[in-house]
Amino acid sequence: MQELKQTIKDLVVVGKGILAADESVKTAAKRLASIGVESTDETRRQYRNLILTAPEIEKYISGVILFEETLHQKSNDGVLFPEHLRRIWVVPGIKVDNGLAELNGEQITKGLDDLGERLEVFKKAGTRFAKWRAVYSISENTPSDLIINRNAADLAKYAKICHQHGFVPIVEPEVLIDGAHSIETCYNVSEKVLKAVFNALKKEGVKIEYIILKPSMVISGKQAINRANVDEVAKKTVKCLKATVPEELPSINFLSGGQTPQEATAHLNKMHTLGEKLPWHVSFSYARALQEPALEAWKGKDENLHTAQMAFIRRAKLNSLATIGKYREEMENEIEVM
Ligand code: 5MM
Repeated sequence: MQELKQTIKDLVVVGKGILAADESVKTAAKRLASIGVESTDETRRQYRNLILTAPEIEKYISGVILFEETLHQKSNDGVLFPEHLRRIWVVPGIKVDNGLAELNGEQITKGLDDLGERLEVFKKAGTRFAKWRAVYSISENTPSDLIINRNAADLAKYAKICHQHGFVPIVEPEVLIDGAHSIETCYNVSEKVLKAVFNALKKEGVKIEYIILKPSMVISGKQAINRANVDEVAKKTVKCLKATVPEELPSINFLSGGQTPQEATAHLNKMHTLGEKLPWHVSFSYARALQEPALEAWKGKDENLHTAQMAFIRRAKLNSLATIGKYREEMENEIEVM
């Protein structure tokens, strides 16, 4: 328990969030292809180096979720990435799900069978927290009760196994943004999903004070007409969380899920300026919304390394400000932030 308590203390820090840099080889290839770079062991290492060695990353980021491959790769200075993070007081974490599998036209998450053994290996590599993602797709007939209950049960089993091995589990139920659904539909689905997740965690006897929730925001579908504005997203997200998440949960760290970097920052900031008391630490665990500008600035070229690192740090700074309600839209046009 002492181990879990310490990890929560190190991850849940005012003004800081968790960086998701756990793109699998397939997803990393997609990201690199978007800037015309071929995905190889070496280009993926170079890209991880860019992000993880960005100057003063530790001012805004308390932990980083890594992909297994990255555990064994080294920075340009020859230091294993988990060790590099440890040296700058950033907690290394690990994505432990093995991706998605189909079940009756919907998706479940793979990786429970040998999870305990894998966690022991990941512990030796220096990681202290884990992440497991379940996805829910919104359509006329989905998500089904079958998928909601199955994903909830698997997330709870995963969390329990993590605790048995001294890892803080990040529980990530992602209601996908794809589709033309309204924000109300997203609210209803998110509420149902979160209720099922916390019921399953309770049933499994998981100690809520040692987990972190990584949910999607309550938001209109990406293809919806008249998408809800920033105010409505923030209000509905907070309402949904208050209706479903126990107060003893230490931290909620949102995923960005296909929002633009600016949207993801503005939504988080608004939640902190509604004038409502939030019983948990409320922060970010973005992948794309933190990394996209850096990826675009880099383009796989050494000479762009510094500019790209600055683009990443800028986004990290803006999101750090959003976690305390101090972000302003005008900052997007300022060259120097703060
Ligand atoms: C939903 O994806 C997670 C958060 O990322 P965004 O902020 O971009 O939505 C992210 O941690 C994701 O789980 C990882 O990038 C791993 O994804 P893949 O598809 O490689 O398993």
